[in-house]
Amino acid sequence: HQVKEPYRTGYHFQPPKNWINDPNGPLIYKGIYHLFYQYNPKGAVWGNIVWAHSTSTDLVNWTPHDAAIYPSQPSDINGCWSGSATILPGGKPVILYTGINPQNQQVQNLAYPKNLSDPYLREWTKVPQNPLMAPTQANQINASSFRDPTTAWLGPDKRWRVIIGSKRDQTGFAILYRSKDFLNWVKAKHPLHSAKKTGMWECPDFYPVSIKGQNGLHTSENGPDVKHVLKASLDNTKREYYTIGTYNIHKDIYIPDKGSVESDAGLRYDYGKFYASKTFFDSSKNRRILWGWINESSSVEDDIKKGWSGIQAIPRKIWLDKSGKQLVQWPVAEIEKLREKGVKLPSSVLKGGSVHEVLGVTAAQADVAITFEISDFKKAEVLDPSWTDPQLLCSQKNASVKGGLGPFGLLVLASKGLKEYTAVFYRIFKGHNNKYVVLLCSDQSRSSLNQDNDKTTYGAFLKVDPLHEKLSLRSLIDHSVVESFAGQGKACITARVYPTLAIDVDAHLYAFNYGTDDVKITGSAWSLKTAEIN
Ligand code: DQQ
Repeated sequence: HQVKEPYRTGYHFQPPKNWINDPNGPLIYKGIYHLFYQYNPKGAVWGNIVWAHSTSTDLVNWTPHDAAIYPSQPSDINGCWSGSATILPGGKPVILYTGINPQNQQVQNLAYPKNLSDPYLREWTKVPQNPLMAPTQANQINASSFRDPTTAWLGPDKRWRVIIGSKRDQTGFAILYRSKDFLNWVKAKHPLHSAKKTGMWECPDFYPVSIKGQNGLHTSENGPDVKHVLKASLDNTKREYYTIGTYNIHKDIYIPDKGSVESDAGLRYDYGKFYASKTFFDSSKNRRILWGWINESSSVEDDIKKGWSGIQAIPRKIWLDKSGKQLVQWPVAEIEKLREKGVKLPSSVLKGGSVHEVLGVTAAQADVAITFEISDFKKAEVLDPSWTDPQLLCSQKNASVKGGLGPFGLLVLASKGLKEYTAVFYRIFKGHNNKYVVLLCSDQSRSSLNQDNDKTTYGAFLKVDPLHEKLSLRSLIDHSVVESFAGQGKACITARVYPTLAIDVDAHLYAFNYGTDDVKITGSAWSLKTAEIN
């Protein structure tokens, strides 16, 4: 049978058609979640950018509204680019965003809700003073590298602070502005932070995390039990990096912890496709939630043919790991409302070289959670000290390369006979002084018979000790996207895939083990209902 639109998602956020990119200004107001996003009303490629707007009561089902912010003033006449919302004391939301002015300079603008009694915040008013921040001769700001204001935070001196992404030569940095009234903004002498060779910082994000558990913190919070996170989306590589560190609000500088670096060997929210992300504090459930844009991996021609491009990731709760050295992410619990028809995988042994089909779920739209247990580590391959790049290692040792311990994991969006599959799997290596190194891979190389797609393989090292902890893997599968969460959310990989055979009811799901050693598996899988989205 024929499926008309095989790549549209069942529960990932997307509009009915056209191009989308960055999530903008997520917030909760009067119990309603708001998501704005970069949108081209006129086509499936980037351009004509406005802030499209949808709302939700559960982060799962979404109602569309008219565009909230669109070109209407000289200070944004050539585009309304990314920005963030701040909830002012008393509960009034405001939005700071980047506008493109008639000279194609990037400037920062303010908008506020026209009618605060409308919980849907459908109409936004721009202040006549816009732009509130602009590049000038005096401030030396580069007019084409000045964008994406963050949520603002309030200091003990009653001044608001906000950062804006920028670069000079190849040094990326976060320009800091301060204001007493949110209208008059003064640029600080020093950036909040900068890093050489990182290029333009797009969509910076800066927020506190608690060292005492999973609860989120209001963006203005600080104190002894608080660390700070700085994230930048690097334009050069279209990768995001974050550091964890200390924010001195008196000096207004942020210092990453030792060993916390912002590029190459640094920490990433997601080691696959995930960009221009942004967090917000969900005051109704005391959690911090991360939204990110997942771009297509198909050709522009195919995007134009299908009439749309881009989706938003499932919102993730985000918090500081017990180690204090990395963040942990997990799909918001609300997504589990979509679960139906679950199957339990009885605890069993996956023999070396075997494949086991998971039956009884709609494999093209599913939630799978599996745990792997290893009892004998003798066969683990020795890690060569030069194997430092996990992505490269995953593409050299893809799913079809037999190993000692691993590859074992899931074959998702797989066709009967395995002409097509996406493999999400582990490999375990023996590293220094009897420590084991866990590699997580998402291998797209066999995901589609269509050769026009980008099938890059992704990889990450997972900071879990397999001697003492079981290895878990959860994948959210949704027709053309696979979001995988390893080690209870310590490493995430998102991939876009476009099967030509493994479509809809012809998609299958397998657990596999191509290593020589057996592994024990247990777990569950659920069909997911289709959410009501736009
Ligand atoms: N997307 C926006 C910019 C931002 C970029 C333009 C990141 O504001 O820097 O659509 O994807």
